[in-house]
Amino acid sequence: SSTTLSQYKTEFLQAAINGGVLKFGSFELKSKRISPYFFNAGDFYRADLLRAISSAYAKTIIEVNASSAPIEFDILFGPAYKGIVLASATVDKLADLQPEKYSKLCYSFDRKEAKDHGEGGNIVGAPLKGKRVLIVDDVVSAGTAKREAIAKIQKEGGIAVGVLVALDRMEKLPAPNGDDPSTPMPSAIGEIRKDYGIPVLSILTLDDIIEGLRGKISEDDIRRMEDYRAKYKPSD
Ligand code: OMP
Repeated sequence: SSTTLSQYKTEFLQAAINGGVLKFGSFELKSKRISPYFFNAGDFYRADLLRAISSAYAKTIIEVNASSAPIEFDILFGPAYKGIVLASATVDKLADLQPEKYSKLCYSFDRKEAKDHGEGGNIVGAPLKGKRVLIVDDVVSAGTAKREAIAKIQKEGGIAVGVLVALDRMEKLPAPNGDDPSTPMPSAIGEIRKDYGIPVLSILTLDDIIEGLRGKISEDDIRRMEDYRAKYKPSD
């Protein structure tokens, strides 16, 4: 496939490479899968890089809201820790880009540890009760962390209306009994869409990264990513 990335996606991929956010080598994932690449959103820690990622999230939202399937939301929710800065920077960026629509947009995030003094509660920022909540997070692989975020939002009385990530790794759900790669399994994000009836958006997919970097990184790194993509390709 040779689909050309839009300008903002190309700029975002370039920022991820320049900032060392996207790395090649051998990495153990949260799911225990061993991946030849890793995207660490915690490495967008410089002003220009933070602006690159918040712009790309904001433009993805603006693009979907100009399409035939817009997402209406009241709050951007960033799961702790990495999602906190991503959601708050994106709220700021959306208010810059579309002040009429987003100058009163809210954000919130969860605590990793329950707090039992002071104001209490497990959510910092806008209260979720009765609100439409869009989750903003770094990466989706197996989707486990996204399901936990949806459960937290629902527990607070919020309505999860979608998930937005920087990178969709295009992986299948872990197979029961040890995640044997030869077991056919459906797509991790497809199952979130089905189970919760909500859209899952990404700035980039693994396909975008492989096509966007062909000829720009070593052929070995490209081939290892292609092999990994084939190994964990969803059955549907
Ligand atoms: P779920 O797919 O929802 O379980 O989320 C995977 C999580 O793993 C992400 O939220 C990241 O914290 C982390 N991760 C990365 O940050 N970058 C990667 O390239 C891969 C992972 C990962 O471990 O799968």
